[in-house]
Parts: sequence; structure tokens; C-alpha cells
Amino acid sequence: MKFTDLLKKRWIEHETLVCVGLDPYPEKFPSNIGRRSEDIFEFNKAIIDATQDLVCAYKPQFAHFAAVAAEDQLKRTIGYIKTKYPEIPVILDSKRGDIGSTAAMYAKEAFEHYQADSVTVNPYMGVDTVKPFTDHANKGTVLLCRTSNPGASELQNLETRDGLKLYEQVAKLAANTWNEHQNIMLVVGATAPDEMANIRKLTGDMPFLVPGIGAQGGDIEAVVAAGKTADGTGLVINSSRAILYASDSSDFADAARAETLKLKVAINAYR
Ligand code: OMP
Repeated sequence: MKFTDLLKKRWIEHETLVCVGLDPYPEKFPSNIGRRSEDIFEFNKAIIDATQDLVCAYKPQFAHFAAVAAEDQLKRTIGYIKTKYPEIPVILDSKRGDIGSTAAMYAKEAFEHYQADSVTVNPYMGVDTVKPFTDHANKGTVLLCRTSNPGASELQNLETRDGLKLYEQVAKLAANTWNEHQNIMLVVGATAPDEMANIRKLTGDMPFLVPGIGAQGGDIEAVVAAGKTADGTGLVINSSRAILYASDSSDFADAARAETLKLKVAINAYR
């Protein structure tokens, strides 16, 4: 099924906008799992089994695997989700971006090698670097638009021609020019609700991936008010560390479930 349809189905059937981010730090794993890079899959599997009915997506973060030479653990993690819970879309967060010929290889990496349903992409090199991803019509391309980090405004909020900010130009291009296959999503940080409201005005019902809730301190009420679509969906609200490391003991999976449920309920209260 097409990525955007998987997502919509999940939003509605499971009444959830929560995405659990899989950002493994082996040194933070509980001792009953082990703290080696080879233990990442077992940790992720426990988190996935404990939260699968509460989420609309999972987002494994590439660097957290590659930095400890655990790409095999990433492949196993995505493979596990695709086999056991094939109705849950997987967003591979690798923030790729390069000239077209190399971008085509990054798209192949995400969609064929890792079997992800979608991938995060940095669009600031322009359309020819985005198209090799969006050409995979059934897969999702998640473009950085207004990111959640403290330095995001330094470049993304610069004013450009037409009086639009740089992030608004990205939103406009994504919605009006680049979205031939209706498979683009935008990254809009939870820490920037004013910008999120501006982006929503420019993009209709385009789905947003919203990191920055939990460890980065984004405000759930402000995010839902600024970003939701008319039907109360449109958002994939990610939390990673606050869920994964809610407990450092053998009850970590139960604690992760409790945090995920708390987030789901809090978001739904404002929809
Ligand atoms: P926590 O702060 O632990 O919830 O993790 C946030 C996750 O979202 C990390 O994997 C980040 O790499 C990612 N992220 C951001 O935090 N900010 C952004 O603007 C974009 C992303 C992303 O593309 O996922």
C-alpha cells in the first residue's frame, strides 16, 4: 500500500498521531538486554512489541545505528516491523540530500535495501535532488522544512523574495510544484508552532512529521492547534528519548508503553 494511505489508515483505525522514534543508545540499555551494538535489535523489538497498537509510525534514526557499525540491526529492526506489523509505516530518518545521481542511490538504500516506507530528505539543494526520492510514487519523501533545533531559524527563517521566509518557500514548492505523486511530507519541529501555523496555511492537508516533543520540550497543545488538518489528523508526532529511556531497568518496555499511551491521550485531548 502507498505510504500516505498506510499512514491515513493508521491515524483513523488506531486513533493515534504518535510516532515512536527508534534512536538507540546502547549505553543506556538496561542490563538485562545488554549494552553492545549487537543488542540493539532486541531492545528495539521489546519497544516495538510494547507500543505497536499505540503508534501511527516508527522512525528509526540512521546515525544511531551507523555510528556503532550496527546497520545490520537497523535492517533487522525494519524487517521485523514489516513482517510482524506490516500495517505500521516506517520512516527511515537519514536526512539524505545530494546531486541527483547520488540521491538515486540514497533512495535505493532507503526503499530497497532497508525496505523503509519513507525517508527524511534535506531539500535545500533543490528539486533535482528531491525528485529521485519522490519518483518512488508509493514511498514517502519527508522533506526538512522548519526543523526543531535551536539554530533552525538562523537560515530557515531568513526572508527571501515575495516576503516569504526560506522555510515557507520550501513549503510552497513542496505543496505546489514538487508533489507530482502526492507523496511528500514535511518536517516541522514542535518547538516552532508559529512557523507550523504558517506552513499549514501554505500546504493544505499535507502531512507533517513533528519531532521535538518530549526531550526537546515542544508543547503538545500548541502543536495540535497549529498543525492539525480539518479532520483532526495531518500530524506524525515523534518522541524518541522520552519514550525509549523512560526507565533504565528491566521494566523499560512497560515504561515506554506508559509514556507512549500518555502522549497519545494528551494529543487526542486537543484534537
Ligand atoms: P527526541 O528529541 O529524543 O524525541 O528525538 C528527536 C528525533 O527527531 C531525533 O531522531 C532527531 O534526529 C529527529 N529530528 C529532530 O529532532 N528535529 C528535526 O527537525 C528533525 C528530526 C527528524 O527529521 O526526525
